[in-house]
Amino acid sequence: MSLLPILRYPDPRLHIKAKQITHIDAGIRQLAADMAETMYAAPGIGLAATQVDHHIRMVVIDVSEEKNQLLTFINPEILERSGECQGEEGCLSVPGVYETVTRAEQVRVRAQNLAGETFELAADGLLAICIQHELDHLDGKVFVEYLSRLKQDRIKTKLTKQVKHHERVIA
Ligand code: GNR
Ligand code: NI
Repeated sequence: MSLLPILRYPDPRLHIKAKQITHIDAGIRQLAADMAETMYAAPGIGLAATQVDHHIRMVVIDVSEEKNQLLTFINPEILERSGECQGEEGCLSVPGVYETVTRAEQVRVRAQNLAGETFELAADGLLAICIQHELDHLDGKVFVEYLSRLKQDRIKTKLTKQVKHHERVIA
């Protein structure tokens, strides 16, 4: 098991569209375990492979209080969306930024698990929001892209300055 470095917005690699997984092998299982460890350590409720610079269609999610309900989605697709809700979102790739995003309230998802079995899941609440947020990552989309251009530019400036400051401090 190992902790993986998380890409930070505005890294252009966050906009790469992830490819379908055709074969679930030991490498995929290891990446899934490392992604779960990285998500729990962050701590976060979800993590997409894109965020750890692997451009394949896999996400891990655990929205439970006890952090004991890990879900792994391989090649996930949203079959149906209904309703609308607004919630405050954050992202491990956009540290310190929390903004309201409008999403579908309920989703039906189809995916494969690590055993290669296809499953379907109906989700609402935080799980539905997290699924939509993670599937966006696989399509190269970060939640700040739902915000105004002005807000996006301010977030870019803030995060770019943070990196520059950090580089200066450790240099
Ligand atoms: O940890 C996370 N919390 C969160 C809160 C509200 C909406 C979405 C999320 S996902 C985020 C982890 C992350 O960045 N996943 O891509
Ligand atoms: Ni995110």
